[in-house]
Amino acid sequence: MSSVPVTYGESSITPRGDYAHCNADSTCVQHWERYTPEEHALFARLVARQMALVPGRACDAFVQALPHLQARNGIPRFADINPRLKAATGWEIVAVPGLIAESAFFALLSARRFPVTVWLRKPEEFDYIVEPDLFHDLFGHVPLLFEPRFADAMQAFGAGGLKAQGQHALQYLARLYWYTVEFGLIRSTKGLRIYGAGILSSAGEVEHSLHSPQARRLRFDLPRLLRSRYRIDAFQATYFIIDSFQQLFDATAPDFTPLYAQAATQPEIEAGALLPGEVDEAVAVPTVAI
Ligand code: HBI
Ligand code: FE
Repeated sequence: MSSVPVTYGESSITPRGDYAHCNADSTCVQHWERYTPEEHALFARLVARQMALVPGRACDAFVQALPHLQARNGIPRFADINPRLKAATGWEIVAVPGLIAESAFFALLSARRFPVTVWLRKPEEFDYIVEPDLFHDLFGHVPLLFEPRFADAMQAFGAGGLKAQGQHALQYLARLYWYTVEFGLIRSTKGLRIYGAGILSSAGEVEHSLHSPQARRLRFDLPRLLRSRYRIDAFQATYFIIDSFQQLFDATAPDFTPLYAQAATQPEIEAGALLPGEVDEAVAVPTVAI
């Protein structure tokens, strides 16, 4: 049964997935027994590829939480992960048929229920897929839900999404979600690290996000971020760097209304653009005290 188009980022996608058997809150059942040996093997290959890439590139909290997924040998049961996740930060994984309406998505986040897509990409999509699939959601998003401050920020996103009235506000909140939860970078004592799920679940974008001269890496600046457009079908041209998950929580928790009003009066900024005075933080030569 095809579902209605869903806004994903700044695009509208008619998602694939079986929406005929989901509940009123858009959740469904993870029929773990229906996954084929080939799907378990494909999932394990995706995990192995990213596990070889993330050390030294993903933030420590992500790497430290990965063992909780118990995903090395194939697709885990969400029910097996949930007791550990619930104990850590009060979150739980809920199964969804795929992309769901923004209102349902934010309602789940505000209740500390993270929607994980039940279908896995096809072998021919091993290197790239536009829609979030089981691997993107589980491997990319779930580990950081074990990190308390990030977990609080994710619930604040949900609450903010529910408060956001009208399309403009949701468009701005979608940009914040995109440039942080999906494609965010974080400063660490050992240099730039990745926390965005869209990067951590992608083979090519891990290197691109940290080192590509084609990308811009800007200090997190919420008013500037809310004006920043992005594309969902290519590596990002702009990344924002937070100093801590506390900063992300502080930026996400308050009422956004005044920021939306301010953003609506200013021109949008194309992905990859640098405004006068902005520098790419990854290449900025650290100032040395004289
Ligand atoms: N639905 N299942 C699912 N997963 C997402 O990441 C998702 C969604 N619906 C809407 C959406 N993301 C984006 O529009 C967010 O910016 C809200
Ligand atoms: Fe995602």
